[in-house]
Amino acid sequence: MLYQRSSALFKEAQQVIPGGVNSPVRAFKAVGGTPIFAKSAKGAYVYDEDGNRFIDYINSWGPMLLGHAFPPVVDAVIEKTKEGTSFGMPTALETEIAELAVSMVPNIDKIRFVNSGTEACMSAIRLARGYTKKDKIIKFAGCYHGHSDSFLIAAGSGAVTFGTPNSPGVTQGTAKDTLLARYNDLENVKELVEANSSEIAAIIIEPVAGNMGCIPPIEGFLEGLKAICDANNMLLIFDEVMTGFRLAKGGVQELKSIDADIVCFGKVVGGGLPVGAFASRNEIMNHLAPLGPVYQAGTLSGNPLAMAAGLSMLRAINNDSGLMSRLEEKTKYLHNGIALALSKNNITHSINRVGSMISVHFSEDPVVDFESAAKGNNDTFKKFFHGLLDKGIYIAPSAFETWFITDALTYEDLNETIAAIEEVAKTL
Ligand code: KE4
Repeated sequence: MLYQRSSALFKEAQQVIPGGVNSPVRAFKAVGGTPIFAKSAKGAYVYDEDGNRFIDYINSWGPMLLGHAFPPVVDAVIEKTKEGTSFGMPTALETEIAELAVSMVPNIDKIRFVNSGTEACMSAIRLARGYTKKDKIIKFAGCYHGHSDSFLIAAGSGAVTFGTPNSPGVTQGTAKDTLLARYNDLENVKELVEANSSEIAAIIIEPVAGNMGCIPPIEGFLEGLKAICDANNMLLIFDEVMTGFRLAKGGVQELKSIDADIVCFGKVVGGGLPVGAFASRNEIMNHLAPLGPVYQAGTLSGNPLAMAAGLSMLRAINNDSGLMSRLEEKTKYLHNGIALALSKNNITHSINRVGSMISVHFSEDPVVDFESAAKGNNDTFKKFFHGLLDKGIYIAPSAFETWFITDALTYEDLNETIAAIEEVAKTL
């Protein structure tokens, strides 16, 4: 593969954009090399500025569940643009997508649209704090809820795991209100609640984690969190920015039959345009301005182009009864093919998969939390990533990400991917 044009564009970009990118993971820091610059994409393929075609397993980090340039989304955005791009006034379109989302997702009465997953999660914890009148939250090491201050917290020292900032610019004052727990470790959560229960407003979690690779909740873990929240006047917040409308029409609440108190969305719900959302039952959502005292706002929230794209996506998902099983079958087929290709070449690995989310870990032990995910051999991952890239297969440029399977993938694409993995495995 030649990447001359991408290299030249990267040099130019670095003169005027920090690190040459508008989001750090795109810079390939975790795998080295020069980031490839996308020129266009269609269906399961992305085309770079050098004319290379890649089978895409990132899909804009999740939104392209139905493939790039999905015709109903493209048509809807083009038509809507002709009527104006933003009004800062309520529109019937926002009600239409809100009604559809509420009908698809269990246990919510109202939804508020924002412009990113970060905004959705940031607003959700403010709402939880306002509703419970308590300040602290529990998050899990390795879970990512966007870049607002309360989430950029590393595990602190000491048994009670008080947070410490993991980015300059985040204050100790903020960090003290975020407690860190270990994913899939209910006892650890119980310890934290014991030590702080009167002050904890909420537990926020990726109910299927996707930011340390894909990590499923162990049996009983989510149910245990729900019981702890119910017993301690705390809210359970499901961050479904990745899993919402992907793992089931109703997300993980449907998949695992568990009722969260607040659910956050992003990615798929916008069909590739900037949309986030958070939702809950009336008694909680009615605390939000202008109805209630918890303030939250946004100039472009609910803008017509993003709503048109999101509505097209949700309609397509809602009307396609075979979609989730097709995605599951394609991902299982890929899982089996990868496992065979790596095992044939005696490559130590483990694969995690839930629905259309999958990740490959070059480690002996099962990957069940951040600590076990971090034990993966990153040198092997780097070779794996670049070997596949040079064969036209584009996976996430970090071992701490999940792959996102799109329904646009054919079994020929999957076979091409598995064959490439078998070739690359010989070099690892
Ligand atoms: P955004 O603000 O990036 O739209 O969403 C933040 C967010 C919230 N919750 C979860 C579970 C997420 O995965 C994300 C964002 N995901 C990353 C991928 N790991 C986006 C990629 C990036 O940062 O460029």
